[in-house]
Parts: sequence; C-alpha cells; structure tokens
Amino acid sequence: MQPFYQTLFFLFCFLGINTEVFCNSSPNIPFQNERLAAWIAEVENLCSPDRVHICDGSQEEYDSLCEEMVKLKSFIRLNDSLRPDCFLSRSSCDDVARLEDRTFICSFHKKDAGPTNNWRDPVEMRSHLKNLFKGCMRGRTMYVIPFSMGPIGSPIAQIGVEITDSPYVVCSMRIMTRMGKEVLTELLNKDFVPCLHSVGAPLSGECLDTAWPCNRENKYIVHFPETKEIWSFGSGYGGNALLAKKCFALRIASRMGREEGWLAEHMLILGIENPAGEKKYFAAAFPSACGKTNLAMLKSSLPGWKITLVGDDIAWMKIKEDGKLYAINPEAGMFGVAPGTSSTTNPHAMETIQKDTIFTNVGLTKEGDVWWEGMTKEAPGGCLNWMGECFEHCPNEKIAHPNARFATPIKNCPCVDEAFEDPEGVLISAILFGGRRQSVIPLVTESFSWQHGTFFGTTVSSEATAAANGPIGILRHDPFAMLPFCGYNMGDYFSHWLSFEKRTDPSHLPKIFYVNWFQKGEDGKFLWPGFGENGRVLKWIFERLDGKAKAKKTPIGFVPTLESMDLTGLPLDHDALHQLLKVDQKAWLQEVEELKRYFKIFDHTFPKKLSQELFELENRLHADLSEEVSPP
Ligand code: O2Y
Ligand code: MN
Repeated sequence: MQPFYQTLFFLFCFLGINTEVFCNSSPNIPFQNERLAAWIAEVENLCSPDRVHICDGSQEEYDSLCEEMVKLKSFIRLNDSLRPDCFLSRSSCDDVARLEDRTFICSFHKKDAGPTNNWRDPVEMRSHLKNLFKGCMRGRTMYVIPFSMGPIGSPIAQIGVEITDSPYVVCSMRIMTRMGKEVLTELLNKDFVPCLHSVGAPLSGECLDTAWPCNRENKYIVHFPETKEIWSFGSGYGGNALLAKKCFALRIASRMGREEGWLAEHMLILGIENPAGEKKYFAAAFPSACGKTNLAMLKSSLPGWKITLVGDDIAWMKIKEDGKLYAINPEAGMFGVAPGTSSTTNPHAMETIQKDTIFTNVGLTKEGDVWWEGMTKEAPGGCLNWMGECFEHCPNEKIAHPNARFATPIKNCPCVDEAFEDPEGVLISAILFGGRRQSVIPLVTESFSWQHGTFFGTTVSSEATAAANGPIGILRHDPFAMLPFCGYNMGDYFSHWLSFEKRTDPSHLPKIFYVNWFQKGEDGKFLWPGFGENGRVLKWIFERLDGKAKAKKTPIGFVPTLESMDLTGLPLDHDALHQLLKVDQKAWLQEVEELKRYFKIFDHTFPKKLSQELFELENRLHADLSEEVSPP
C-alpha cells in the first residue's frame, strides 16, 4: 500500500470511521484491500449515497439491474426472438459523445500535459470536483465495480475500480471489462486505479424524472496522472463514463507505460492466417471514422486467408524476456459505432450483436428490433428515431445518432481469436498506421526502420467525415491516433516510442507500415474497394514480413511493385492501381511543409531523431531515389 493511503487508512481507523464495506449483493465477497476500503469509505462520505452495492459481476446481478432499468424506462428490452438479451438505451440530447474540451489532464506541471491536452492545476481541480461530488449520490445507489483490464492474472493486465451512480455504466462495464468477484481476489495483492464517476443528476432537491440523468451545466472528465486517478462528473455516455476505456486503458495507462517501459496504444489487434496455416498478429492505429472495427473483424475476400479478432480499439504491448513485443487487448467488449455497420461492411459484427448487446441511440423498429443508417438501404416503416420520435414526423433527420453505439462481448464474435483470453498476449509482427486521405498517401508503405516507423506514427492524419468532429474534408493531425488519448506530453510520448530501439535488439521489433484505403480518383470515387478487399493489403504485409513480396524503394519507404499485390478476381484497372501506389514527389514535398508546420506545436519536446527523419525525407524527395529492389 502506498504510504499516503496507509496513513489515510490508519487515520480512518483512529477516528473510528468504518473502513469495512458491506456487500449488499454478495456478503461473502472477500474485501481486504485496505486502500480500496479506505477509498470506498471516503467516496461514500463525500457522495452520501443511500446504499452501496459492491458488484459481483454475476449474470443475476446484470439481469436484475437491466430489469430495474426497464422499469425506470432507461432500457427498452428488444424483441427476444429477434435479439435475445438485448436492450436499447436513449441518451439525453446533450450527452451523446466523448467531450474533448471537457477532458483534463491535471499533472503537477503544465508542461507534462503538453500542448495537445487541456491542463488544469490538480489542487484547484480536486477542490472544484470535491464540491461537485459532495452529496451528489443522495437518495441513490453507489455501485462499486472491480474490474480487470486484460485477462485476470495476465502479467500485462491492470486492475481498476469504478465507483458510479449509473446502473447503465455497471451493465456496460460488465460487457466491456472482466468485472466482479474474481477481481476482488486479485486485489488482495495488487494495487488498483480508482475511477470515480457520477452522472451528477438528480442532485438533492431536484425532481428529475428522466431515463438518462446527466448534468447539463457541469461535465468534467479528469485525470490525475501522477496519482493515477480518474474523476468524471456529469456525463453518462461512452468514453466519459465507462472509465476503463479511454480514461484508464489509454490516458492513465499511457502514462504508466512510459514510467514502466511499455506501450498503451489506440490500436486494434488482429490475427492473420495464410492458406498454409501460418499465423501472425498485427496491431493497427487509425483515427476515428477510418473503419478500425471493420478491419479488426475483416472477412477476407482472398480464399484461404483468415482474419481473427483480438481487439478492436486498444492494445497494451510489452517486451517479454525473449526481447519481442507482445500485446493484449485490455478490454472484453466492443463499443462500436452502429451507423454504417452492415452485413456488407462488417458481417462478423452483425453476427456478434445478435445477442447480449446494449444499444445506445439507435432507431427502434415496429417489431422491437434496432435500425441505423447503412444497416439496410431503406429505413423500415414506422421506425422510431434515437430520441423515440416517430420517423415520419422528421424525415430529414437521421434515425440513429451518428455516434450511436453497441456494447457487445468480444467472446460472442464468430471470428474471435483463440488467443483472446491468453494472459501472455500475442506476438506482434507488424504495426500499421493509417488515416483517411483522399490523395498523396499510397495504399501501403513499409518503413525503413523502427525510427522511420515511429516517424510514420507522428504523421498520422485524417480528413474529417460528417461523423467526425470539425468541418468535412479538413485535415486533422492525429499522431499515432492518440491525440485525444495520450495522458502526457506527446513530444515525450514520441521519445518513448523511439526508446524501444534501445530496449531490445531492433530486429525483434515489429515492422511498421502506413496504409490508406481512402484515395479518390478524379471522379471523386474511391480507388480502392476497401472492406473485405483490405485483406489483400494485409496479405502483402504478411508476405513482406516473410521476405516474399516485392517492393519498390521510394523516398517515403517501400511501396508494393504493381505485380506484387494479389488482385486475383478484383476488377481494378491498371490506372487505379498505379495511382494507389504512386509517390507524387510534388505532393509529398507539400506534405513535408505541412508536417514542419504541425510539428512546431511540440516545440523542444519534438525528438531530434524525428526532425532528422523529416529532413531526410525531404532530401530523398528532392533526389527522388526510387529504385527497384528484390525482397531482403
Ligand atoms: O463517444 C464515445 O464516447 C465513444 S468514443 C470511442 C468508442 C469506442 C472506440 N473508440 C472510440 C474513439 O473515440 O476512439
Ligand atoms: Mn477508439
């Protein structure tokens, strides 16, 4: 136990404040982590709930909370013969997504939050939050959720405990994490990250009869990186409330990773098996709205090639004794965007969400099923929109909210990887970065080295779509797809990535690639068909790792030769392929200027080695040293 908490615990004992917490639902749960007991007592004291419920994670507990929410009209049970054990929840109109401008990193020193995070003084923020949380759970139940990020007992896993007043959060956390009694046993000899959450409504005196309580005026998603704490107030939605996900598994974990020499990344993890039964694992980082979940669950169009799912959003990666990089998915569920998900774009996801799923802000059909834009061509007649209104009354509006979500267990996915529960994780052979770019960036490029690949990560950028924030088409830089999720100064984060070359024999590290499925032709149409056909690019990467696929050395990296891509059965004309693999020297020199401009925000924290990479890229572009090379 850390000295501060030890002192607190003994102080509580001395003052006679009861540190023993009774578990209403399961009185037999062992509950002996002193820091946890002290923290629960402290929060109970601050928030003044009427009841404390220590969650055991059982099916009975989940079912009874769902039933309770059905009675409160927070949940609508979907038609059991169409979607067994599925529920629809509708959020308040002003609580529909992650809130980047209400997300804070409260490090001791401002410079440690860096130029891309909102910083606030931790002492001031703590005192402000304490005022907000004071008595905020009066009249209601305080739930204590012990959870493991990663398979319980994995050397890469971490423990968290979320305290919340939202039963929606409890049920979602049961899908998204390994949650309950077994974790309390882990806590006998492990520390945990305290995650405190309140929807901030109804506050005492308020009579707020709503299915989705939240606080209109005050929303705060706050991280204290030095003490590894999360406090979230006012929102019940997704990343703002399921604190295990973005807050812990990325913002706090990235900081832990830096201190302890590992990586917490906004990456999917997939397995890829060739027709000969040889298997590799790739991790891949893409900004939002680039089809990350679709790629993680891809049904390859290439006969004999099989993709399996380990994770769709977050990867924790550590170098093991053999000097190689292994990854686990810290999550147990997916919180995927519903609109656009269909049997064409993601058949495996459609199968997964057939049961045991919580849907938020999607449409409701007459038959008691869900619907969203893109699921089928036409909306079914009589479908209610995400606010529960009759669709016919507002034909220009969307049925599902663009950020409507499904929370669904990964174990239900038909393509779940056999190593999904493996506490040792999977060996990562390749790391892919990518973004949504209409031009300039080729279909796939292989870096020259780990350092050059790290540079690839810093260059990740995407053009905003209607679903993403900001004006459509405008370039948004999102280094490593971590811009909203890095819990410390991103310049230091880049250095942390570079440090891996020194932590092991660089030949043991994964090869790094950059992909872009989104180039458009002059007619404005996508040049590459995407979805299941992306398996062809994964195949090229797989064979490149085996030294089999041919590449052309260009100023930006190795790009496939025209013949090296397997295009069997794909009606792609030669010009389109040429365009997809082209390195346009002039456009790339403009890209270099844009990167120079962007990197200035990191000031002196931008690593010299990466400035050197940019400088060398510019020189190579000027010299245009393209040459044909054979596999190494
Ligand atoms: O709006 C939210 O709270 C969800 S954001 C999200 C959810 C699942 C996976 N990724 C993301 C993201 O923003 O990257
Ligand atoms: Mn994400």
